[in-house]
Amino acid sequence: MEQRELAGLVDTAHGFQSRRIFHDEAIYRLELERVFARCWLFLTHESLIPNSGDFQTALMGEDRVLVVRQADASIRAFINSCQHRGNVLCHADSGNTRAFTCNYHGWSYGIDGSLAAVPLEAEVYRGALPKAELGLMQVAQVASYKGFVFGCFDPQAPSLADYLGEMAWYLDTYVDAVPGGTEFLGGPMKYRLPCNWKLPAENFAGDGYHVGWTHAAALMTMAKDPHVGGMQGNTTQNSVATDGLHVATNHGHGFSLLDDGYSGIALHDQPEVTAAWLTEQRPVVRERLGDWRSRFFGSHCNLNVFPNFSALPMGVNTFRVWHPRGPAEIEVWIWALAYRDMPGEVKEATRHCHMKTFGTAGLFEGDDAENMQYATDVCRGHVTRAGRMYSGMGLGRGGAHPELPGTVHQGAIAELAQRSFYEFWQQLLVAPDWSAVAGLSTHAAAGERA
Ligand code: UNU
Ligand code: FES
Ligand code: FE
Repeated sequence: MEQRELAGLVDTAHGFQSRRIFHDEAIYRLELERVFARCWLFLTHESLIPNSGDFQTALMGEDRVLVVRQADASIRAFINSCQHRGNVLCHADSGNTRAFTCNYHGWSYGIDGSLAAVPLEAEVYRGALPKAELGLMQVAQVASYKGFVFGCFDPQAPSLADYLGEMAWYLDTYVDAVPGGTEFLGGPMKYRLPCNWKLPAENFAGDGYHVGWTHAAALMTMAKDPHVGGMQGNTTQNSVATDGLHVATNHGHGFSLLDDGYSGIALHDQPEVTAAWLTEQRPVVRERLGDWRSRFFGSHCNLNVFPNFSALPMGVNTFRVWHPRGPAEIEVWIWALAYRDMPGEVKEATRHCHMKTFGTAGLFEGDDAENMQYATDVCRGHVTRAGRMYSGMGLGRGGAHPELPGTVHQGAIAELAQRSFYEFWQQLLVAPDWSAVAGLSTHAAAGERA
């Protein structure tokens, strides 16, 4: 595909995207190379691999990887494929091991990825096996941000902290609010959905618009709080349409929230249980993170770390990766987040709320899945695919904020974060390498800033 053709897929200044980007093999192959083999991708949470030899399997784009806690407590990641005749090495989703042994001929690798033992080595290789060259392929960079483990295939990519950039300040609200830190409550749960990976990613990056409409029935059934419950049906009776904040940060990440301190727990069966915990923690959060983020703490919110790591922290507490499995299919991996020092009943309330809303069979999960699926499937149409879609809401209304990082829109309902997501996506597709990306200003071209 030519540069000019790629550049025409996204028109950030007016808020349009070509429908081709959701159903095209050539664009998909380019995404695997220039988005997924270049960006930092979420792998797992440190709490799931606490001890030496603990491992989790993960995906980076379509590449299968093993994420392994080392004897020195560091974390490494390897391509999950045997270096002999290429079979998948480890078939278990997770576990603890002293070695990874291949099903096919029995080659065995240490937890550091080195080739340790080969059946009949002396007899069949007769001293000629170049063992040192046959260790597992390593993921170039692995790093943890406050317990959240990411990997990156590109040795030239910026550090994880630089990649998260302005978004780290917002993430800290959820990952660094209280001294005990975070943990994942088991998982991941997985399911497949016939949709393009970008649709759920941009939805979590900033689609406050769909919540009251798509989820009207689910909100009617479950919402206990008038602020979140009031979103149902998107009537103008409730201030939610203009409340809150919507933020785009550099590198295509997006974030939005209602900053009332409690709306995140509106879907709990007994919000008062978790509300008591939030009230108790709030002075601690203010001490650690200041006024803004102590108000964010507990508020209904959504975010996406580009490209495909999304979350609804606080109350719902769902964290997920939209793994690409072809242009029109994803595998969704879902985890529930808790704070390590939460009382047991609050953890249990969190797990329960997560399951009933955004677990694999969650009411809200099903609502979203249907939209994602049909927005993808319709692009099979030859003529449809030549069309475009619109993300121009709030164009030009975002800007720099005296106290908050990124480009900020007053009011949670906007499409600034979606425009920024597609702008950065397009920059990556066109750029030959990271040095070409680094010089570009992101979301400035959205007309939000001169
Ligand atoms: O769909 C959502 N982004 C959402 C719905 C988030 C929180 C509660 C309900
Ligand atoms: Fe937004 Fe149809 S109204 S996709
Ligand atoms: Fe939704």
